Amino acid sequence: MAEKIYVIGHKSPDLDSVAAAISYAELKNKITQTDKYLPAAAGEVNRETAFALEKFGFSKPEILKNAAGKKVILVDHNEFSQAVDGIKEAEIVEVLDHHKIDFSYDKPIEFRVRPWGATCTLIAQLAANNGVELSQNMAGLMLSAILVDTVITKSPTTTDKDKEIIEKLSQIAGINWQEYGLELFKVRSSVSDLSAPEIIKSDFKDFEFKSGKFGIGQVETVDLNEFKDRNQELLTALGELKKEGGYHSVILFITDILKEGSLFLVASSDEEGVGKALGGKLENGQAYIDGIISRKKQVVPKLTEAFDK
Ligand SMILES: [Mn+2]
Repeated sequence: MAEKIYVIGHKSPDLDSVAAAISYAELKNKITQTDKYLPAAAGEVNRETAFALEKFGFSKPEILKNAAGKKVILVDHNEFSQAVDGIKEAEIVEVLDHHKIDFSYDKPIEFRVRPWGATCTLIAQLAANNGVELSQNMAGLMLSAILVDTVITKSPTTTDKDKEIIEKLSQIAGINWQEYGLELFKVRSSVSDLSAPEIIKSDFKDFEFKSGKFGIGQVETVDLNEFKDRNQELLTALGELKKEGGYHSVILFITDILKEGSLFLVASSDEEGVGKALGGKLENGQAYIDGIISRKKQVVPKLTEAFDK
């Protein structure tokens, strides 16, 4: 068998990362008429990912703990700080992503980034471009990823292309996407049986700014009250993580996708500065800020502006 090429998303894998790895590996195998592309995940999958995999009949991808010496295609990320361990000793053959670009490499490679709402939107478009038809289950899995990444099209990251692809995939999958989207977010936001560190880490990314390292986690909910009694516990866990991980700031923002605003919980060496950067005022490390729902389009650019100069 030819040398394997792993298709892999970022650490703390989310649904888009995992669905992109599975669907892109399959698409690459079909286009090249090989079986050398293998989906992998850089860690244990989260709950809505497990839910969608099971619903559409997919098994969990292999967990690749270290990519050193392996050939990889990076999907749904391009920053090394978010990539699987050993990435500097791996051979990257391609990147497919929809995030800001922070990448350099010593060889020319396929590098495809579109400013769309999900990596699975790019993959659906690539399948169409290559005349590859998606199965009902694959369409369902990819639709799930796009609905989560675009917050059922409510996120400002949502583009017309995402809406077009959502309609198309819904038809192939035979699913009412509005109803299914709410079902997915209920699965996603039911946190009652998770510990505070698990909630923080469920969708968590590191960013290196000139002022120091920031860790930013996001949880989405259809009801902020679900978290009300746990704010203090979460703040304590954020403080511990800040200390252990040598962070400048660790932020968890809990987004109410129906109200379209977020409750920020922050442990920071510069609490006032973080509040100001986000356009609010933190009191005891907390602030509800209306209108902020996207890490990528809102939180990270605001913090970059304030802390990466
Ligand atoms: Mn994504």
